[in-house]
Amino acid sequence: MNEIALRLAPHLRAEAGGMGDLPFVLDQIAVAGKLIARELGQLGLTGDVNVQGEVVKKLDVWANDVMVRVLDASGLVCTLVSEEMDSPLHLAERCAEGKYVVCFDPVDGSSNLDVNGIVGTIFSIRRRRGRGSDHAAADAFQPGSAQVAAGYVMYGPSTVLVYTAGEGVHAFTLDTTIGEFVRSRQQIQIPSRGHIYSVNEAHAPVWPPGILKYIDYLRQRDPATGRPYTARYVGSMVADVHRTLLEGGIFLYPGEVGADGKTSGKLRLQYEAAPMAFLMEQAGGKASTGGERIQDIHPASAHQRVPILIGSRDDVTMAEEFVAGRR
Ligand code: AFP
Repeated sequence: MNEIALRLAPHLRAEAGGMGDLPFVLDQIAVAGKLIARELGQLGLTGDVNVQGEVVKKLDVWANDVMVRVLDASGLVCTLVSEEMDSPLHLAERCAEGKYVVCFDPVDGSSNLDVNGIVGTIFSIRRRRGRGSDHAAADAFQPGSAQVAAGYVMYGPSTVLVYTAGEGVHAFTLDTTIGEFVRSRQQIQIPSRGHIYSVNEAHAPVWPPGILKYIDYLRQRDPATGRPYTARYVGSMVADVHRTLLEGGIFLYPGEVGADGKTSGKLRLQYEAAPMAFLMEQAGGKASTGGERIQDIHPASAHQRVPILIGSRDDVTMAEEFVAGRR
């Protein structure tokens, strides 16, 4: 009987202690998650979405609107940064009182939609630094270390919301019979070392030499050091990071060496790398660019991209050794 009481809202209130009205923003994101999950369910039924590819694309925009509407309705959010919006959206009428900045990717992994694959919504919440609309711009570009909460909703065989507010990582599974997220895991801790690596190897020709050596190292047969690792890759960061969080190992989207010799990443700092880094660190894991802690990076733009190595502490540290050429 107790289990039913462990719904998201009461859990957030119970955890609310030092969180002020943050639980209300998190609960609004849960509402958006339910709406998007229902829409994804519809997608499967109609079937015509898959044929007309551009209908799939509309889901990103629709989900973005849902997130904007539920966060606006909270009355607590001043600025929104989204993968679907070119520049930050300042809700001027909310900025007088609004305390929070929310960065989000409404449908991460959307290229998986037309094959009925796993997708997710990623979110990252920071407190505003100042009051009034003239602070709004600066508020949109804070490092990951300024996050007060982060997480994702994963739309897979079940819909799962995973979040941290700095007090550990908790998971809630949507019970569709009562329309409530019910706690399914608490204080999630990632194993210090895993046996799975996750990377799109098709990009290997443009990887930095350290990453090439590292992946080659993981594939060598040496039972004494728990190798070879096995490989898993869904192509949706939410799915690949969720598996890594629960089973350990490492997910990488390394930088790619361009014609100018510079290394650039693909994944976006504000609403992919930073929220996942906060979660992973709270679960005892690690997240870096290979050289720098993701959470320390000051964003220069709303859609800045970074290389990312994320997962079990020992695995990420090992990968950093290879990137630095120390192995
Ligand atoms: P989409 O949202 O365009 O599908 O991109 C998904 C993503 O941002 C992230 O979720 C994946 O980890 C990564 O890109 C997949 O990129 P590759 O297709 O290059 O492997």
